[in-house]
Amino acid sequence: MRITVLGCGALGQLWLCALTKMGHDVQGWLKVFAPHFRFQVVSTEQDSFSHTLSVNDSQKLQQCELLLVTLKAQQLPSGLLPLIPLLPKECPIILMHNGLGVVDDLPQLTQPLCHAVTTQAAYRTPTATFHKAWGFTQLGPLNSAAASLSNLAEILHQALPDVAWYDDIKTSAWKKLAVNAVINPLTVKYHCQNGQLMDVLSEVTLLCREIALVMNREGIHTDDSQLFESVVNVIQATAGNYSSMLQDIQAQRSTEIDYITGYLLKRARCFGLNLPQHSALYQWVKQQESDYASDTLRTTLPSSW
Ligand code: KPL
Repeated sequence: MRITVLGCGALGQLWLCALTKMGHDVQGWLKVFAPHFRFQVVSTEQDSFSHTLSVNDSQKLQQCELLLVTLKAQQLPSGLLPLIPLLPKECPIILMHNGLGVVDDLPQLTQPLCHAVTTQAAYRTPTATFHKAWGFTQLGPLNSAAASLSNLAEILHQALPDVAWYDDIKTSAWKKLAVNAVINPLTVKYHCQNGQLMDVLSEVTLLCREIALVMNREGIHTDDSQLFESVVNVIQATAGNYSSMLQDIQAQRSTEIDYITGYLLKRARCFGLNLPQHSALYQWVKQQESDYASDTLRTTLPSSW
């Protein structure tokens, strides 16, 4: 299959590697043009795979059969929109990112559009990308053109299991958002690894209670204790991790807060709900972002994609 991967960060490289190994015809798409892209991915078993790919080839994009977008939510509209006029009308687009609300920032697309929610964990060093832990990827349709594309889950599953198709991807995305809306901003507030949030479980309880109110109004069947249990499970399973949001703050990059807590608050407002705990955390993270954004002396860091 002819595949373009837009966004060649840690997650993008994991997929580039897995799809290349399966024999697909894969190219990467970078923000800044380069003739080639060389990557090295180290598996969970410490096996290393290095490969050089072509990148930003417009002709390949015009013949593309799948566009996999691994950009973060805040980078997605500006990264994706310039590619749309070149992309065949029937080429499926998979958006793989944390958070919700990105589709609200996109014009209506004719291409079949899917959302993928993943717990695959990878991180990047200056020399290589490390697959830290196997996860599960849930894939589902965002528009009617994508409703019958469940075969895509099988193609992705063969490359980087487990992948499964969910007709109701909205519920999966909300459940992931709930976990990220508790863990990520709290790790920024306490500047800590995920596991240290076991010391602030009363705050976790209040945050889960507020999320359950909004999810119920969205028509998703859940409650405070179910959400609390899944958040605590992730805190324990990823105890040694620094959340992606804390990593973004430490690297002075913009975070996904607008598509996680920001989206939660936006939906709460639509239902006339007030979420004081999440509002306070949102302000906290936005303040951190604006502190370094306004620091004119800061070094300009390379873009993450
Ligand atoms: O998805 C994550 C993130 O950091 O963005 C969690 C699950 C919190 C793991 O760190």
